[in-house]
Amino acid sequence: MIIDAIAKNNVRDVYNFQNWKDENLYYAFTDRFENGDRSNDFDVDPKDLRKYHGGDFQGIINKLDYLRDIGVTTLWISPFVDNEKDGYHGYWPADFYRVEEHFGDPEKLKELVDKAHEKGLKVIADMVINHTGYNHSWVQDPAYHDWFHHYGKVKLPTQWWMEHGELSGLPDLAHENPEVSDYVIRMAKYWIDRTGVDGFRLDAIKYVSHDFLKRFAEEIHRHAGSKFLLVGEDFSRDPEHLARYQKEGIDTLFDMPLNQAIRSAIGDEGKSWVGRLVEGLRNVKKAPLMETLRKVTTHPGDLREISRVLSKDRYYVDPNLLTIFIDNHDLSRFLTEAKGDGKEKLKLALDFLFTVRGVPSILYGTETGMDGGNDPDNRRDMEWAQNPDITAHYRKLCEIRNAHVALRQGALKELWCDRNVYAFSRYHKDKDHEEEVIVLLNNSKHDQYREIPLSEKKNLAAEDLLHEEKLSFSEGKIKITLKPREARILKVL
Ligand SMILES: [Ca+2]
Ligand SMILES: [Ca+2]
Ligand SMILES: [Ca+2]
Repeated sequence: MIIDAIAKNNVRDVYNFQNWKDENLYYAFTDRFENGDRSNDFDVDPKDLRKYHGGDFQGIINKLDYLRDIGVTTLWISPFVDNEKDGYHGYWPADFYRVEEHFGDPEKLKELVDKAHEKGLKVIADMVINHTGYNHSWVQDPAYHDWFHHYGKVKLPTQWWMEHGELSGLPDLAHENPEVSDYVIRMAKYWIDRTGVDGFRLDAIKYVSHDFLKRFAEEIHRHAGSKFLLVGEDFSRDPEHLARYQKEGIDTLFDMPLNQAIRSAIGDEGKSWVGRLVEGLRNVKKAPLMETLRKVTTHPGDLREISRVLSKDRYYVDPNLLTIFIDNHDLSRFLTEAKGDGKEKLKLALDFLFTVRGVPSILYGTETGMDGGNDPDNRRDMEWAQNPDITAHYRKLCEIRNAHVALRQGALKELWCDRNVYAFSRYHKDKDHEEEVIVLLNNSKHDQYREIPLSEKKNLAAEDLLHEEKLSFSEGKIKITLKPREARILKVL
């Protein structure tokens, strides 16, 4: 019923959203999502994953109804500024003030944002602020010598090297030069005014100085309002490290620690430690180093990995605002990692992602069950409608989350945790509404029976939102048998 209403309306007329915690994100990688305009397909080679494939803004515009109808609320697009040759991903800027000609022009980009807004979708644009493309015109120009650091690649994992070294050898902007910092901030403001986007996803902030990021966040929020969202990307497994950015004005960070826990706990079940070590070493050149470390330092198939990460939530300004995900364009796709009953694991991982604290973000194609190994294999062209059961499941989860404020903003309390079963409650109360949802997950391939104590209630009546069935419990316990890889999402009545 809710879905029918959305199909005819702006999403925001249906759901009572208040802030960014209410959103869920979808990363449409512009070049790989949908080709809506053949006239800009020069120099493309769809057979080569390292070349342009032809996707563009018109393609995304053509699919906005699809995104709205599956329950997405915020669209994230890859960097749109002009890139150098073969910069299909957008992370090699050639001209910060032009739009990439393979994707469209500034008017088409504005049309994309306007049409998304008409349907109730917000738009976040990826923004590169750490570096330029290898062949940017400034690089060989003596007048711009002081615009870059000249220390070569990052040589040590220290903060100084992160900020001053070159990420993958890309020319590293020297933000301590006021000309550079002024330029980047002016450029970001220009695009806010020109396009009307609702936020930026800031690429590679681990390599950008904290002083600059602080000033950037302050000036952008002053210019565009405090509701303009800044999402920072730092591949760190340390919550304390990530929390620092939130304190400095970056509204939300990608929750790498939780991502890694989900991939180990739900994705890696059944793999031996030795097998993971071998796999990690074999992929050490292709996968981010973090992934190799994860494989040798975490316990496969053990939900206590997740509990350990959530126990550090106290470090964050607001854990409900963290951006959570199971994979992205820099990691192998979840389904490829999760061998065996991979599709069931994917559904369980999504069940968790859409009910735990944080703002869920998915990569295009997760909802159709796409697989793919490390970059660039994880960036294949969007495969539409290949696993309708996964898409239906994803859509149902969006609907459940969009309709329940407890899942979007509620406090999380752990109720049960062992290797195979995890249970938690999300509770929200404001002046005219009280809501609690209890989530139970079985991460094993066998039935699991548990008696989970309820601290305050003797009797509990609930509605299972996934299976649309009523349940009741007494004696102060949830006595339940969970089927293999099953999640229960129980709304307390
Ligand atoms: Ca095209
Ligand atoms: Ca270009
Ligand atoms: Ca840098």
